[in-house]
Amino acid sequence: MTFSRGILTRAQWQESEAAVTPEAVFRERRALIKALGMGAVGASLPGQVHAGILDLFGDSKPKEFSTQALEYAKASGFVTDEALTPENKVIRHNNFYEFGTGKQDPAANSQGMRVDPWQLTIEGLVDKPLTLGFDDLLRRYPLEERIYRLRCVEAWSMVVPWVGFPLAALLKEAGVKSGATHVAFETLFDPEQMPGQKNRLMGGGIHYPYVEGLTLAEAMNELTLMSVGLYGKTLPPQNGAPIRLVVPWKYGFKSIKSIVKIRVLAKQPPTSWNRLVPHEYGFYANVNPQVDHPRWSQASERRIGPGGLFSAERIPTRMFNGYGDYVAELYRGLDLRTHF
Ligand SMILES: Nc1nc2c(c(=O)[nH]1)N[C@H]1C(S)=C(S)[C@@H](COP(=O)(O)O)O[C@H]1N2
Ligand SMILES: [Mo]
Repeated sequence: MTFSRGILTRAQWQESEAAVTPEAVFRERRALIKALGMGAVGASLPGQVHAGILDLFGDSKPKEFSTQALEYAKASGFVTDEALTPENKVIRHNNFYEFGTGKQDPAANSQGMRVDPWQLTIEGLVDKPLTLGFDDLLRRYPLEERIYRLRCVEAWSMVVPWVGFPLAALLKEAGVKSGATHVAFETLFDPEQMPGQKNRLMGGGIHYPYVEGLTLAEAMNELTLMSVGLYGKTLPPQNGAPIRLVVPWKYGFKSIKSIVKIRVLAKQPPTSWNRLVPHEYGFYANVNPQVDHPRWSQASERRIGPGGLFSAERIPTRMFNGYGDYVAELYRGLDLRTHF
């Protein structure tokens, strides 16, 4: 997604995958390093020397973030008969502008992200403000798998097996006070770790930290998930480690990553994409095939499968991304054309 003021002349996601495919090159390079026995050599050298050797191959950040297996209840209620998007696509085709605007930038630039220790605070109109570490979160809320469609406003989609717990569980523990109407979310602000926060062009023009919001009813809806993992393991940084929101009936930009703060409020909070381009990205951002983006149709989407984006099948987009049974009632009486 780009904004229309012309810094980016062309949507990054329209670039041909072949033109930007570091993935195969990356794998080849790693195989070469391994064959030369340099993995072991590299590992025993101090950081700078290590980086220097890897720079011979044009890559100073080959280290992969390590994810951990999670214990969770297998998907039962929230499933689909659609094919899952393969894990290697889910973790290699991302939007996370803090790490760059290209689809492969987040995976390439985030592997060194530090997510331990992590602190998530819940504050505002609550009876009991909470500050929780990642282990607290895992201990407190039973984890479950949920297979959801993820529909990006850029008209591509995936099917992802998330692991997480309902946001409602967290809000219930904090105790929402009467008078509360909205919930605001904030991503980590750490320009040292997130190069897109340092450089306005690299960060797509967004004013950081990235912020998002939901109505209280949306936040309490049973679909709304705090995700800590995918494909059975903790989240890699590019997908929003260690904890991110997943709101499957809304465009993907609502599903804010790497959250450090949740605030319960009595008014609608500002949201990053709405602040940047208000006539293109609304607060609600419900998936809606009848309301086009000003610059493209939202009637269909490319479903990312084993072949990636450019061999993806084009399928019709469904109202509320197919989750109308759960959420349509939230918008009864609301004009979804004006409240887009
Ligand atoms: N903090 C933050 N959260 C973010 C974004 C971002 O740039 N920064 N991109 C959003 C967009 S546009 C999408 S489509 C989804 C993509 O999630 P995924 O990379 O896990 O598929 O993350 C959303 N959450
Ligand atoms: Mo998106």
